[in-house]
Amino acid sequence: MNFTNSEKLFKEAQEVIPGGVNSPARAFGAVGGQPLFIERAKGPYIWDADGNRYIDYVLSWGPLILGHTNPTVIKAVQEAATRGTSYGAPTALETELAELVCEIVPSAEQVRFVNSGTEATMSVLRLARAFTGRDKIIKLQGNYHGHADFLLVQAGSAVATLGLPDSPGVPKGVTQDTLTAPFNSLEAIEALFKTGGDDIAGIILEPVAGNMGMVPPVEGYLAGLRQLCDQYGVLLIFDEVMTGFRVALGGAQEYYGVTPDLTALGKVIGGGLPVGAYAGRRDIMQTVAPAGPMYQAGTLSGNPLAVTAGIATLKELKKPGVFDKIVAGATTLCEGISAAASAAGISLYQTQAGTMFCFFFNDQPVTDWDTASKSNTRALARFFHAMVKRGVYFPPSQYESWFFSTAHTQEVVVATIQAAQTAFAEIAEDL
Ligand code: HOZ
Repeated sequence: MNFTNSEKLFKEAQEVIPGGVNSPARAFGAVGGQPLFIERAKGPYIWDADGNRYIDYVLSWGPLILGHTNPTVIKAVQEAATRGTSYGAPTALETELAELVCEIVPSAEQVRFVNSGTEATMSVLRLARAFTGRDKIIKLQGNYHGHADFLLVQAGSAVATLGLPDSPGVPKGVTQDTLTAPFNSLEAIEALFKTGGDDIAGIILEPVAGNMGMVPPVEGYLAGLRQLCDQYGVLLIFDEVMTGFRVALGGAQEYYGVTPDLTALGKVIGGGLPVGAYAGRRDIMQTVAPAGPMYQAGTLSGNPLAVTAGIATLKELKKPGVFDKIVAGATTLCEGISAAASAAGISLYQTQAGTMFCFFFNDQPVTDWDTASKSNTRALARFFHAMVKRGVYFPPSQYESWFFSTAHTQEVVVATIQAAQTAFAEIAEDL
């Protein structure tokens, strides 16, 4: 396989962009080598600048649940663009998307749109603090909620991949109200509530962790959190930026039957364009300006192109049978890859929640950051390059999730499993 053009483009990019990428997760820091520069995409495929084609399980880190360049989404966005790209004034489109979100997401009674998942989590925590009049928040180890200063504490995603738990530039004072606990431990949360419950505004978590690889909650964990939050008057906040419209149509909260007070959304809700949102109980959301005193704003928030892509995506997903078919395809793929690993004598711990999944090079169950971080990242790196060579692209890190779409047909799944069989055989000898 020839990567000459990607190599040249990466060199040029490094001259004018720090590290040559606009988000560290895109660099190949954890797997070695250098990023592929992408030129175009269609359905389940992306093509790099050297004309190499890959089956894509990154899907822009989750948003593209209908695959790349879905004709319905593209047509809707093209039509919207001819009517104007931004007005800085309200549109009926925003209400339509908000109504869809309130219909689909159990906790959503009102919604405020922003431009990214980072904005959504920042804003939802300001809201939790404004509503409760308390300053402290709890976040979980290995969960990632975007790059706001006060959330860059024991974070997952590229922060974990690059080993940058305490980024320089984050003042100590900013994180003094951020408490942390391990994922999947009710005891740890109860201990924090017992000592400081009156000062804690909310606990934010990815209900299915997707940024330390994909780690589902253990049985009873989310329901237990709901109970503890009610007992101590702490708001329960789900960061469903990744899991929303992915674990189930209504997100992890629908799948596990646990309704948080507030929810942060992103990725799928923008259908591949930049959108984030936060939503929740009406009485809490009424604190947001101009309905209430908590300030939060954005020039491009509710952008008509992005909102149009979101509406088109959610309407497609809602059609009978569509979501279940994506989950079924993802399950077949997971089973096939796990079987291929086991045939090659390689220990994988495989997880799946709806349309997202992950393969840990780990012979122990992965339930939190402690266990996830014991995975064999060298083996993951070998597997990554062996699969790229065979035309399959997935996140270049052990601490990210794979994603599936409507465009990943049975044929694509079979091709991926066959690639995995030969890739595992190739790497098995010297792991
Ligand atoms: N939030 C994405 C999944 N961890 C990564 C996106 C990025 O950092 O570029």
